[in-house]
Amino acid sequence: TFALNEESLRRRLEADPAQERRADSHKGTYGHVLIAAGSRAMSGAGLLCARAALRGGCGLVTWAVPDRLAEPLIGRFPEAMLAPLPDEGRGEWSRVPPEELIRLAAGKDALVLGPGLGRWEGGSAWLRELWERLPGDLPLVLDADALNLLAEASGFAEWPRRPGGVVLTPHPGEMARLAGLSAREVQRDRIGLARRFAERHDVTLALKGAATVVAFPSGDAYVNGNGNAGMATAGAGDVLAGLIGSLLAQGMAPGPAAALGVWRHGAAGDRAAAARGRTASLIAGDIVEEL
Ligand code: NPW
Ligand code: AMP
Ligand code: MG
Repeated sequence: TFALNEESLRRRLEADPAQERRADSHKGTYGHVLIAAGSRAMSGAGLLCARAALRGGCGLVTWAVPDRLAEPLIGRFPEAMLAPLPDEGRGEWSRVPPEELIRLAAGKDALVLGPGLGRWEGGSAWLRELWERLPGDLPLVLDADALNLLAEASGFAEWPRRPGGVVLTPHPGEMARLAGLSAREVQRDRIGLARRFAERHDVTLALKGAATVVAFPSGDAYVNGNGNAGMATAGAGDVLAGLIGSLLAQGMAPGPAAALGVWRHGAAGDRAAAARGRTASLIAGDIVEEL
């Protein structure tokens, strides 16, 4: 287990915390992220996630939403493309056929699935269909309700491997559901649990909260040292998911993308708290703007 900081990012993970743009590049150079997030009561989760992806440096963002949401969102985020998917007029992902998202995923460089998605009966089968039918080389970030659907699925350990890589970003409550433990038990052995889960399931795992643990399929782990309790606020995690998706789309491997994403998210949270002068007043949108 190592400390996650600028030096370890550079030396061990070969991730450049500054990561500047090349002079002769264009938006296609930096990848296209597909965000599947937000529903009627939680459109903000999708907006924060999609904005964080673009602030994270990817060239293009397509934000997929249940059709009912699309109209009111027009103009709210002009830099992103909106992809309204058929939803039987409900504004819920439960009504969006998986094949619609699979069709949209063609040609994208990463998919972020979960913030504000909602949970529903049959949702775990919906997720499994996506897992099996999305292009195998498409890197996935599963967060929030996608993790809850995963926790309700049977036999996740036997699901086929995804060569493009999978990053899971649970908070302790979501980790508890995934592991069949209580949140208190998760907190008692954060590092050990994260390492065992990542190794067993062949995923990269960011177990969030103070001192986020980033664990790799190899069983190695990093513990993050930045960030602050002002980030214990609605939507902070939705920002992280979008940011990691952005780094994946820019060509980073899942491990470095998760580690750099966690570190930059914490650094942005620290700048936002300093700018405001009071951690308690921090809101997730401030973190996005500091990215
Ligand atoms: P307790 O009881 O509070 O102590 P849920 P969610 C526990 C969307 N959002 N340490 C917590 O414990 C998300 O994207 C939309 C210990 C409770 O039991 C999701 O789609 C927003 N325990 C959806 O809402 C802004 C911890 O986990 C449980 C913990 C639901 O996500 C908000 C809560 O987790 C939100 O992002 C910790 N550090 N952290 C929007 N504007 O649209 C959490 N727990 O039930 O999964 O609820 O995280 O709010
Ligand atoms: P979520 O619960 O999904 O909204 O995610 C919350 C985000 O804020 C995660 O990235 C956490 O690591 C971060 N966070 C929450 N509480 C703290 C804390 N006390 N110290 C540092 N980071 C935190
Ligand atoms: Mg969350």
